This record gives sequence, C-alpha cells and structure tokens, in this order.
Amino acid sequence: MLATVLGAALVVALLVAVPSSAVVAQVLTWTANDSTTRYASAPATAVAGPTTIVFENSAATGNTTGMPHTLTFDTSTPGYNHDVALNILANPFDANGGRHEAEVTLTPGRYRYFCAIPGHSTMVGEFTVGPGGADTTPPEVSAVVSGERDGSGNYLGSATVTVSATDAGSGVATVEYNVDGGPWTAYTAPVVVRQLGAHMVHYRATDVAGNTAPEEMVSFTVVEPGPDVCPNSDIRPTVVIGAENTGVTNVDTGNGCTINDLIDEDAEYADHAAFVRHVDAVIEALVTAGVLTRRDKGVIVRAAARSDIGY
Ligand SMILES: [Cu+2]
Repeated sequence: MLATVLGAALVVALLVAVPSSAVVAQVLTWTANDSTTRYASAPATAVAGPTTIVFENSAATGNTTGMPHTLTFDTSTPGYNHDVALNILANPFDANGGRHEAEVTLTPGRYRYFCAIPGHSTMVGEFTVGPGGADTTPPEVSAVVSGERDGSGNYLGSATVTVSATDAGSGVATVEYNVDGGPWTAYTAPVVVRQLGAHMVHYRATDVAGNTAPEEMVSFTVVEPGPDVCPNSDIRPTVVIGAENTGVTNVDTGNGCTINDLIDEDAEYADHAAFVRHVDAVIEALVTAGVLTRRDKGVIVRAAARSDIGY
C-alpha cells in the first residue's frame, strides 16, 4: 500500500517535470577550418532564450593544419548586444578535439563575434536574435474592397476583395475566406465577386503556432455596370485644359466618362466665362461625389480660367 502511494507520487512528479524538460534548447554552431579570414560556417539568425553554443575547429570541419581560432563575442562595439561574454579557444589538438560547447542566454538584438587570434582580424560576423518564447498572438488580418463604383458606392460589374495577413511571431500559416457564408476556402489571390447583389466576404488567418484571428467581414454591393456614357473617352493620364497639364489624375468618374470628357474643352461655349462656369459646375459635382478634392478643383478651375477656350 505504501509502495503504491509512493509509486503514484513518483508518477505525478514525473508528469509535472515533463513540460520544462520538453522545451527544446536552441543550439547554434560555428565551425572553422584553415582559413584565417572567415569562419567555415556560422548562424545568421537565432531566437532569444537559453542557447547552447557549439564551436568546432577540427579536422572534421576542415582544419588540416592545427591552426587555432577563437569564437569571441564582442562586448564593446556600439550597436550590438554586449550581454554575453563568450571567448572559446579551439584547435584540433586540444583536449576537446577542437569541439567546445557553452551555455548562454541570448536577448533580442544583434551580436557581433570575431576570432581573437592575431592576424585573423577579418574573421568576424554578426547574427540577429528575434523574440523567443511561444507565439500566443494571432495574425493581424485586413481586407480591402476595390473596383469601379457608382455614386452610391456600389461596385459596377464586380468587386475585388484583397486580404492581407501578418504575424510577427511564428508567421502566417493559412488565410481563408468565404463568400456569403459559403465554405471556408484557402485564400491564394484576390477574390473577385461578380454576382449582382449585396455580399459579405468573411476572412480569417491562422499562424504557424495555431493561433486563429477572430473572423472579420467586409460587405459591399455589386450592381449592373451602366452603359458607357463616353464611349470615345479622352484617356490621357492627367487632366489637360488647352495647353496646360494640371497634373490631376484623369480618372474614370464612374460611368465611363473621364474628367477630361466632362470638361469637354472642344465643345462650343458662348464665351470664355461660360466655359469656366461649365468647368466649375462639373468639377464641383465630382468634389461632392468624393472623386476629387477641393484642392484638385482649385487647380483645374484656375487652369480653365487661364485658358483661351471660349474666346
Ligand atoms: Cu582565427
């Protein structure tokens, strides 16, 4: 009976011990050979936390001459972490056969290391340490809807949903979406919705550590594209009045007409003032619709006033 109780206690103790011993320690390995100018191999990145440093300078790593090297962490040059004092001297004929280990704790940042043997001054390098520990933060996900819109904000003919996800910890593993509550689908490219009507596109992302971001949603309406009111559009890249390039982008205003089409500088006007009033009116409508800013309007109307159209 006592033995059974002791046995049970032992089992409990072993179970409790498992989580800490299950943490896999990071091992970083440097090797050296006959070169006096560079290490044969070295890590470029690591994560913060307890780390086993291995420095091997032996026949196995290519040292055929018995040349000694050190792996020495820089503790003085500005711009680097200075919290690890490491200075391992190794050569193929030392008591360890040239293979040495040390236990250190790395913190986020950059470390610089070098070989301290005289004449080996270019044998240097650095590595970056990222935040360690378990990733418990889900990815950040967002979506943007794009497409040609009418004055009410409806998408003409189709809407395109572009989802992006980032994860600072373990990285993004999967991004998924569904349209109007349909099955979740792996997101690989922007999603084009052509079916007319109101839609909801849901999206979510999961990181490598298994954290899933709460589902989010964008909603929009796709309507029949209207007839092209301006079939022979002036599609110059910017708004041009007479000889003057205003620099304002000559966008499609939503019905197939560009801003240059609406300004219509080749039409007949009673006089110059009539042309300027016409420009002021069409551009004001575009400002109200959110197509142009008030500043754009100023630039365009002043260019119209300076032009000789209508004279
Ligand atoms: Cu060296």
